Amino acid sequence: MPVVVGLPDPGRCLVMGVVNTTPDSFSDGGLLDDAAAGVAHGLQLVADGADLVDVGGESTRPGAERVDEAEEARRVLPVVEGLAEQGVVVSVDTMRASIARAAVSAGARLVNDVSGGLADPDMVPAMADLGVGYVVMHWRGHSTDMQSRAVYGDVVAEVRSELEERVAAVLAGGVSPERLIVDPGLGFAKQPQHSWALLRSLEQIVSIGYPVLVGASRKGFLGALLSDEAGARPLDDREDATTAVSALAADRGAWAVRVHRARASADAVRVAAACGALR
Ligand code: PMM
Repeated sequence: MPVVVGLPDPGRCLVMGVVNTTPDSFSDGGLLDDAAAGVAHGLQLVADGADLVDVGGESTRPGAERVDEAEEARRVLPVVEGLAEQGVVVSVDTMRASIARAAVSAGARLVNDVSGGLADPDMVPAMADLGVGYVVMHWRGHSTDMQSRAVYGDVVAEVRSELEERVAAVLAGGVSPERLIVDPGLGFAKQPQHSWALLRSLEQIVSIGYPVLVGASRKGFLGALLSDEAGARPLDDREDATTAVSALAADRGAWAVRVHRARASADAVRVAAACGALR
């Protein structure tokens, strides 16, 4: 299994639990309540088997508008700090270098940048300074209009080569190769068939030579697959499909799966490891 310096290495695919601190995620009871609820949610994810917890304050759903920097900091930093204080391995999901720096000061050990350094010119220099893990995701633009960029001839080849370009830029900017993780960005400037093709050929992304993070949890391509006459399967009823993807991604060599509920995926990655060990 690939290993990232400074992060857990249990010898199987890791489970990254998600704490979204967007306003309607937990409660509307004010900042302190929100932070406490975010920390409690992160601790529950760990109790359920998450190896690390990804804290984000900006929605990246298709069509989502950006939040401003002060608001992102207000949402994310108390949760990062509260979880890190309790010994949780924390990742911060941000495209902003300033938030990445503040989150690492607050105890984050991984920066998950869905833009792969493209949204903020200060991000790569910040990551070179900070010396923590860095997730470089495949990204073609902000969520407001990203689906118009979901145009590919050969999606696997194009995502692979665009990720390789970002990896080269990030390494040239001084980030240590031992701290780099790549992510095909399922659902980001992707139609469902693109996300399926990337999962089917995940080994093409693994063969770039860096640990691979896969974020499929509850995404639209699962909702579309499971749709019926009422339309797409609702968000909170995509858990079993998410678990199936966790097992398949782990079997295809993913370093970690990013999920909203940890327990079933924690079981799935163990099943994948046990099956793999018998090969
Ligand atoms: N997906 C979302 C947010 N952050 N980060 C990485 N590295 N990979 C992803 O696929 C990813 C991400 C969107 O998911 P959510 O808003 O449902 O949590």
